Amino acid sequence: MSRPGSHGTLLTVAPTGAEHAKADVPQLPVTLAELVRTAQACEQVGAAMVHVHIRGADAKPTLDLGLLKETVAALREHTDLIVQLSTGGAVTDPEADRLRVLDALPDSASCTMGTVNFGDDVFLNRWEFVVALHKGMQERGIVPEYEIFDIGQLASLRRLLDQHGLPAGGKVHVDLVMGVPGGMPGDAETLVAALRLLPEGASFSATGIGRTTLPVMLTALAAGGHLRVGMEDTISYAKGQPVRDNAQLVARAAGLAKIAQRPPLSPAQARALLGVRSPVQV
Ligand code: KMH
Ligand code: ZN
Repeated sequence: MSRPGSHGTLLTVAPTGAEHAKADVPQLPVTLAELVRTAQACEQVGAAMVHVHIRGADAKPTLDLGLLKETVAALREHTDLIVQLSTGGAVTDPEADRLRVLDALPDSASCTMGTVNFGDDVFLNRWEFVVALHKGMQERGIVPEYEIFDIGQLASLRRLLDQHGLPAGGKVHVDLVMGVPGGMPGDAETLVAALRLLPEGASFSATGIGRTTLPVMLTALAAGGHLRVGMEDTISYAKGQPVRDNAQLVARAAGLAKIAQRPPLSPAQARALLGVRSPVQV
């Protein structure tokens, strides 16, 4: 199955997320220095994009705009990675704070395409909010990555593009986030079923949460897709073996991509795939 950029594999690392506590997972990068070191290590083993959630001085998730701007600047200074900020934040973050993330002017930002149960919580993404994110990114020249937690959200993406036009850069890229309790399962059948609903010409990445990591990774590679890995999504490398660091996960994905004869894309190749300019000019 041929897909845009499928001669090579875009590897995105999601190193931190908003769900794990530093106290439980000491190897989780939470300070800016830890994040930059992690990003550099992941770039060395094949990552081309970093999906960023930041933490405050208390190691808890924050959407502080000043810290977000500082983070974007530091990652740009010390790596060539495409810098993608999460607008998903934590399930408790208000919409206004999540929208304000765009003012940090990252290369890319996530845009979740609908509301989903998220374990015992609800990850709320009202239609009006999704439209505001999409338009906010169009206005600022930020390239979205549409996060899909359940298959019906792909129908919402088609509706969004029909009603409000293509994103900045003119390319559509989707990330299938599979295996969240409350969302679509992380298995081969579901991933293949989702592809039927991808907008025409869209590229896709996939990530499987927890123990769905490997089946999702292997299926995505076979289907011409790209990969997201990282400690946001899994903190186990194998049964009973905690992840050593994010670079370990990226290196495994890069190895599998090479075996699949779809080696990791460089950041420059990934920018071409996604339609990302650098740095963002408003
Ligand atoms: N932390 C989740 C509630 C995103 O980054 O855009 C949302 C999330 C999605 O991680
Ligand atoms: Zn995220």
